Amino acid sequence: MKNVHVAIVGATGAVGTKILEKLTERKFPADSIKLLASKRSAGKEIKAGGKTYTVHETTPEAFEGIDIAFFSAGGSISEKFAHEAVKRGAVVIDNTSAFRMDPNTPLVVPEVNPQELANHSGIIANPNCSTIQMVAALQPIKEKYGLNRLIVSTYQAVSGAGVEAIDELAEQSKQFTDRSEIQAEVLPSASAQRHYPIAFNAIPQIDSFDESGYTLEELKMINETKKIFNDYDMSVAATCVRLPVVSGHSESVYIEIDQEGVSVEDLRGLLKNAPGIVLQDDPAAQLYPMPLYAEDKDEVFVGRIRKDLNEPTGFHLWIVSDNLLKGAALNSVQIAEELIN
Ligand code: NAP
Ligand code: 3JM
Repeated sequence: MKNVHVAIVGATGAVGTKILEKLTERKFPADSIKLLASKRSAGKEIKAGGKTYTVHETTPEAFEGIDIAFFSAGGSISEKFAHEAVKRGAVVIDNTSAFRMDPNTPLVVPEVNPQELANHSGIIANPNCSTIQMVAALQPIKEKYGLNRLIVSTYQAVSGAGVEAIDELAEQSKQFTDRSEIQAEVLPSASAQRHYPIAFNAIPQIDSFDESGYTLEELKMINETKKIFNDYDMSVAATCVRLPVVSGHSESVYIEIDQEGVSVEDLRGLLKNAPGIVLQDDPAAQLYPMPLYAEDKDEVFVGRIRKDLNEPTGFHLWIVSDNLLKGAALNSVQIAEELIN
């Protein structure tokens, strides 16, 4: 295993902080780790694994000598700097939606399509958080029984929208209990025309609307799922909702498989042995996944598996995972580990 020089762009953010934590915790063989963010953060110090790192401004020259660059500073920063990093010899693992649907960019979940890593031309895209946990849980089912239809509704945590959204939920919760006026400035997104409180609410808008009536988050889930599964005939629909949960996205997923005669026990047996998946499914013991208990865990938790009451090939599942870990930082670090192995 060759030792490598690593950069993290967006190192002060919700995802970047977790990337540094995961690299440290998993003893990633980095000779050096360079933290990059905006000019505002230059000089700031961040501690991890007993070391103190200084944050630098993101510039094209900052990528000189870098082998692997993780990007999580938003799509526009990836568009501006990813090619600068590649030009200087780095492989970019990009957490934004900037390159995910580019036909020359592999979109990878290591448990599902690691073979795609062989075909990169400098940039590898990390899928959207809601997509990652869903395809990781459905892969064993798809492989054994085929999968032709899926309908997902998400219940997404505020940490998916960054540090400012986490702070806003905390502040609004306090404003609510103090009975003072609730200030809403961040969600559904900073650039939205109108903002709504997230505390004690549910917002059925993540990212902006497309003329189709779907939000971009919903279209990301639909298009990325087809690309990762390499199945453009699969019927996929999504509704994405933001909830007042700090960490952990939850998903209600309806699937139709290609075969009749498959039981709930068959699916439980498959998921029990699947990599990165934890089966939590015992209604009699009230055992099912919940985001509060998925926080800081690497795995994808699956439960509430039921047969549809009308459709013989239909099943319902409840899938939960820490959106900042398997949904972002962990998946990116796993991609880097696959690359250097
Ligand atoms: P965040 O907490 O708001 O952090 C944003 C980061 O971007 C900060 O480090 C910030 O640095 C940096 N940044 C902002 N402007 C910059 C500039 N001009 N040049 C360089 N760095 C700049 O957001 P987050 O939740 O970590 O998410 C960041 C991005 O990651 C998102 O926009 C999204 O594209 C992606 N993301 C992906 C997933 C996934 O599903 N895989 C999940 C969440 C997020 P300062 O502190 O200096 O401002
Ligand atoms: C921009 O929970 C979320 O809001 C999803 C995470 C996210 C993304 C993403 O990964 O798709 C937040 C903000 C993006 C993006 O499009 O890059």
